[in-house]
Amino acid sequence: AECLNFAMVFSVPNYACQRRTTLENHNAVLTDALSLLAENAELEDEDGRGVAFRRAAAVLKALPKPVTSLTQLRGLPCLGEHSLRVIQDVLETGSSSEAESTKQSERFKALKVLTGIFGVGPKTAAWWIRHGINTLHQLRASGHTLNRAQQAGLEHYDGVNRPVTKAEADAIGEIVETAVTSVLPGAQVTLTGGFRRGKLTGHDVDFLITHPEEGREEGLMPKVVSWLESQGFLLYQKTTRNSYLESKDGPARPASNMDRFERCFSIFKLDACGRQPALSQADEEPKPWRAVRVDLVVSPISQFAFALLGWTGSKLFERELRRWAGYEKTMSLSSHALYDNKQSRYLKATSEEEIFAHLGLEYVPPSERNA
Ligand code: TTP
Ligand code: MN
Ligand code: MN
Ligand code: MN
Repeated sequence: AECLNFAMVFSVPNYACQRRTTLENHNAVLTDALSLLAENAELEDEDGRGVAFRRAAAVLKALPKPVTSLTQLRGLPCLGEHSLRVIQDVLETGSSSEAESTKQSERFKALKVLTGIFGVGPKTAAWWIRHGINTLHQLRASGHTLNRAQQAGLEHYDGVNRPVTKAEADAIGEIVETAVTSVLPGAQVTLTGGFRRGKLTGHDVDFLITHPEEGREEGLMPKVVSWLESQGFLLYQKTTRNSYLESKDGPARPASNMDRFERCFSIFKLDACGRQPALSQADEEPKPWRAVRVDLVVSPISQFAFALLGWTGSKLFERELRRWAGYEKTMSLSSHALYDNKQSRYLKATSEEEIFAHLGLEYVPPSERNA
């Protein structure tokens, strides 16, 4: 047994993509507090502050043991003054007063409820709050015009906000697999997002679709969606066609972090089939099905490795990969390609391992990208 009279001092590399972050978290109280403050910043549409808290939380998630004193954190990256104050509060009192009071604030609660509606972001929610709308009931009563996504989001609010289990994700996976191979034999479906990282629950299920012959995947999404619709699997869908080739910003430099693949944001109707039907509101009949958010993306095989890496997450891990590429390697990484700005050429890859190698990073498997 170790006997240390002084606390262990931790060391963590700067970028989350240089670290192995499993789902095992020895500092959950600290990271929950920081994540809540990150969420609040994002709900207030202050993404810079949100990222700062996310980075601080990610550093603590990577530690091999619980933090017991601030001195152990000396020299660690990404821990700003504000985050350190939160950490100190938790270490001294057992909880973060700022996180607790945020959690209980009416504004946070209203922003969270309203952005829980699929299709509603922080700006819309803030606008509604300024107009006296803080709850779903008030929104329904207000007669405010909702777009198609928001109407579906409101209608399926309970389902969309209930965590999706791995079993449900697998059931959806079989449906998607059947749909895809029915309309294009030989096409391949890969589970991405949090479930590929080994998470046991998720807020949605993400799939990447491709075909081993370049070009065969073109126009696939509308066919898949038609098939799913004809079988009654879709409660809502919005398909966006591929805009990669016509984009002016250049393949590896999308104007935003949004990629340009053919994609479909949807809400699936998943039959309870043997499982306990979800009990919704007390005055309602229990439904024999539940609503599940599903994201489908189609990639040509030549971009598949980049799309897979880009859609596996976590969001912070992705952000850190791009930051590493840009600042440390003078490269531009997207879900489509990797461009070397020094050599002025694209670096090809057919696997995630190759992309990490191009970036001069040790390979990190999906289960260790939970930053
Ligand atoms: P999410 O599904 O939002 O997140 P997640 O699967 O990690 O976690 P959760 O369990 O809450 O669903 O996003 C998955 C990945 O997809 C994430 O790394 C970011 C990426 N992504 C894009 O690349 N482009 C997009 O337009 C969107 C919405 C996501
Ligand atoms: Mn451990
Ligand atoms: Mn997801
Ligand atoms: Mn998603």
